[in-house]
Parts: sequence; structure tokens; C-alpha cells
Amino acid sequence: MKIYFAGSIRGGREDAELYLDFIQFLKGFGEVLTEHIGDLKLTHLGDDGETDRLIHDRDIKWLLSADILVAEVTVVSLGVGYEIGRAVSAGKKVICLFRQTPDKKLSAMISGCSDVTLIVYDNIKEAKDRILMAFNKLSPTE
Ligand code: 6IA
Repeated sequence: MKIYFAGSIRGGREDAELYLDFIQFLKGFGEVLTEHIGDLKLTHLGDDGETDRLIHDRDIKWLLSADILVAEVTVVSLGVGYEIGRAVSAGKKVICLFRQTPDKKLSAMISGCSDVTLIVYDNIKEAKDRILMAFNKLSPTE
């Protein structure tokens, strides 16, 4: 199983440690193609010298080769929203993780999308339990 994990880079890196934790957990289910999302040294400038065209084309190639997209959507990111749209169009399975806070509401374009499995969580343990349930529902061939 190939897993594309999406999380904010230029949208803000305040949840980077959480991304790292989710990536380590997801590695128990298969190959995570995007381990760099959990790189704590990566800043919101998200630049290691590669051109944006190269980053885009490489990421889309990985996304289209993946079996599932798991996106942490609490920190708002244009890139993550775009990846979700591309994954839905390509017929990929999509799980979105959203950490509930009183002052934040998820975009209706995500919470209202019937092709997205949305996990709204309060803490990381709850999120992991629900990811486990979502992966258990996938058929063994996937
Ligand atoms: O708009 P954002 O930058 O927040 O978009 C983040 C999403 O787009 C992530 O889920 C990534 O899959 C993808 N993305 C955006 N920028 C990069 C990037 N920059 N590298 C890889 N994926 C990216 C270069 C950083 C490099 C040091 C690893």
C-alpha cells in the first residue's frame, strides 16, 4: 500500500511535529511516499533549491501512484487543498484529519465532499484509532 501524506508547508509549519507522528504511525500500514512533510527542519518557505515546477510535477506523480491520500487539514494550506482535489478527481481514497477547536471551521469544500472520509478529532490517540478503523475497512487487495 502506497500512502501519500499531505500537510501544510508554505501554509505554516506549526503542526510539523504532529505530521511526523502521523507519518510514523502510517508507516505501519505501508510505504509513505512523502516523509519530508514531517521534516522538522523544513520551514514555511518550503524551499530546498528545487524549482516549484519540479516540486509540483514530482508530487503529482507520487500522488497518482498512491493508493490513498491522508491529509492533515487543520493548518490551512492551498497545496493540501489542491492535492485533495486532484486525488478525488483521480478516484483515490482520501482521508482528511481535522483537529477540532472552537474558533476554527473546516472548509465546506472538504467537509461537504462525499468522496472524502473526514476524521474530526480532539487528540492524536483518537485520530490514530480512527485511522486504524478506516484502513481496516479497505479491502485486502488495496
Ligand atoms: O501550499 P503548501 O506549501 O502548504 O502545500 C503543501 C503540500 O504541497 C504538501 O502536502 C506537499 O505534498 C506539497 N508541497 C508543497 N511544497 C512542497 C515542497 N517544497 N516539497 C514537497 N512537497 C511540497 C520543497 C520543500 C523541500 C525542502 C522538501
